[in-house]
Amino acid sequence: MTAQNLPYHPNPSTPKLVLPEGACDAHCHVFGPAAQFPFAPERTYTPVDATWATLTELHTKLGLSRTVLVQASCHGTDNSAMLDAIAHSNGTCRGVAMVRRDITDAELHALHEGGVRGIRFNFVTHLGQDADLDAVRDLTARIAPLGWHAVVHFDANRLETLAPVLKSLPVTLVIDHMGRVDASAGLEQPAYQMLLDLMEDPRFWVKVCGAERITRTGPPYDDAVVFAADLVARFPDRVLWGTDWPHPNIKKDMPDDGALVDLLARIAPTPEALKKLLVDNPTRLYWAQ
Ligand code: 0GY
Repeated sequence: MTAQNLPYHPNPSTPKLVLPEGACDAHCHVFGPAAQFPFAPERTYTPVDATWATLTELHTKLGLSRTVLVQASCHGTDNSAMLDAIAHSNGTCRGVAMVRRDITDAELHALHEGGVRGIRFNFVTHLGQDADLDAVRDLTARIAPLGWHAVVHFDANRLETLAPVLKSLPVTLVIDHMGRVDASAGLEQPAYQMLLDLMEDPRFWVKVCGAERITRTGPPYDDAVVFAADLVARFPDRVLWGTDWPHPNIKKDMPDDGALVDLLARIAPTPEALKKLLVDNPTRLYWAQ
């Protein structure tokens, strides 16, 4: 039996911050319903069912009108739940898939038609086996002609060994959750300096969400906000943000998604920075091709 995840916040607050038109949640998930879209047998956790209908209701409350669904390990390389949501989104939703190494070109093209614009690789201990690096090289070479990017999710202690591999790949790379650095260790910590070094390469982007994952102090995540704000100030054109709803594997203090939105007032404190983060940047990466 895999561990059962906690339910998402039952009644998120309405944010005080008014988001710009076209604001995008660029990192969230749909899970199940298990009866229709079963979870992967090799998963390391079992999420709660989290449907497109519930996510849409949440987004309306938060002021978000576009979505990027990111395939999570609990569904393995079966992207059907995500593709079904995209198909019901009227063009407001795109996806990042996880794929088998032996996926055919026809299957990749079908994913593109279905709204996918990237693939994701996990290097996170609690999610099971790392992505195979030969497969990463092979698959990124195959998605490059489609104009797709790779999303990489890693524990901060993998940065040193992964950095040279990532730099050698032929696609744009998006780093999940601020590289999962330890927010209590300060901006000068080696892992964060390595992340900044990677970001000097213009092919790298970073998601400034995941405050609830990198915090060591808990809500309201003051320790983590410092990192998000620093990344937005340094790289305003290559940052993305998302709720991470329904927050898989959060073990306590289930985030209030409205409060996460309100953190943006400190993360992207000018209207220009907020519009780049929530509108212009996701548009370039997900709606241009
Ligand atoms: C996230 C974070 C997590 C889970 C996954 O693929 C996944 O299952 O990414 C996590 O456990 O930290 O981005 O959803």
